[in-house]
Amino acid sequence: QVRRAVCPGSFDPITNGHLDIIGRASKLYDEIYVAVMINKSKKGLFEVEERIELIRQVTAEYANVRVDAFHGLLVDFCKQRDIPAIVKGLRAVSDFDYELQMAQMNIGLSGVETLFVPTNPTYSFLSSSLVKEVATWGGDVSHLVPPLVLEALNERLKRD
Ligand code: COD
Repeated sequence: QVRRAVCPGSFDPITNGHLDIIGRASKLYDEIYVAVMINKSKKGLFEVEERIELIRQVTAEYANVRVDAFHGLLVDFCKQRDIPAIVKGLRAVSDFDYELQMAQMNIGLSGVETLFVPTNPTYSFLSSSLVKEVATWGGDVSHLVPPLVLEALNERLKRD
């Protein structure tokens, strides 16, 4: 029996905080799916295809990590791929309320478990939205995202 789990998110774009959780999850399971969940009402900075490509490249060192996009419920993504577990990073108490709600909704919907991994303290304040905001105003985010993502951010922000 192959042990699978999913690391879901928006990944707009992937940060070192995401990457830390994905890397740690990849050691605990045979297969990790990184799921870029499509939210049509939230226009991102990067197109879904670009996010996927960035994630593929920065997770290339993990042989058991696969990247996919999905439009719909996370539990349906899990059902289609026979994934019994969701792995989430927890940054602060502020994450907990919403994460607990989603975890309880998801187990109620289909029995999929959620496991929480404590964030690496180096990244406990880190989010994609803060990275975008700081980068937009010319702040240095080079220690917060992989070099490839930094390049993509600079390229994208130059264009806007
Ligand atoms: N350190 C550790 N972990 C981190 C960090 C960090 N610095 N930053 C992010 N993470 C982890 C968190 O676990 C977070 O949940 C995950 O990475 C993804 O982060 P984001 O910001 O890219 O993504 P979110 O928070 O927008 O993702 C929300 C989902 C897309 C997972 C959620 O909305 C969802 O499941 N949507 C699908 C539709 C659905 O099923 N809805 C019903 C839910 S009950």
